[in-house]
Amino acid sequence: MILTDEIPELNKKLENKSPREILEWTVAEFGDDLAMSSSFQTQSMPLLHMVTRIKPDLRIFFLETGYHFWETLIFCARVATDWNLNVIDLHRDSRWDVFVRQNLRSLPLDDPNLCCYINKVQPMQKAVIGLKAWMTGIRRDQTAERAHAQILELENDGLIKVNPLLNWTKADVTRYIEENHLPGHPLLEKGYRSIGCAPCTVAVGASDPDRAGRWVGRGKTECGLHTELFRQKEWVVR
Ligand code: ADX
Repeated sequence: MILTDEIPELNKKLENKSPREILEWTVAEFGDDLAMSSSFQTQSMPLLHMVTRIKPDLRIFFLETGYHFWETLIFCARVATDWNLNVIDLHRDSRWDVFVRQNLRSLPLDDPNLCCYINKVQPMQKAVIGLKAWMTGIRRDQTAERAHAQILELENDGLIKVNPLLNWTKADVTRYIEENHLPGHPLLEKGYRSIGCAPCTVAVGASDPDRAGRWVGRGKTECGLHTELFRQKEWVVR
């Protein structure tokens, strides 16, 4: 068991390790009390590929928001089948169903923060209950918030979030994909370099940052899985 005050020292040690070494350490430390989440984009492939080599039965949470591009659902199903992954779909709490059905088109456009909370943050908060660790694929080079992330982060109720790819750059991800001949999300070649839900994602130009097509014009860069919102026990109406 890891004590809270051991985390800074462990982080110092893990900073110099490769994603594969961090993954091996995490699996050895947490065993079956660990799960990971993946958004099944092209850039998700390296970590998933490492999992197939190190802990093939690891639970992999996929947030089935109901708003994905069909290409994402097909890609996820294909990779899960080809690599024999233990993918578990997470859905919003059914208490939201009537509200979401009544506001299906307007919800992501009028209130993307609430939409992400209902369809991503809350289902993940529920899924990690009882786990000791939750692994994600965020990188420091992706957003201003993620630039300050740590490899091990303490969440509510003692849960440890592990981010093995934190120090990898986009170039590292691309190199790993090429070297290992990993598959790519079908929308990548159409200019979708970072892919979330369909109502909130557009293709970007060659000179734009990868995430420029996420929540365009909404002043939003994060869904909330990797911000303070994740530690919030309920939605706060502003
Ligand atoms: S997002 O906040 O912009 O949507 P991004 O696509 O970069 O996130 O993914 C970062 C990490 O968030 C992923 O490695 C994964 O752990 C988690 N994540 C994001 N979207 C999903 C999803 N639909 N299902 C499962 N995990 C997800």
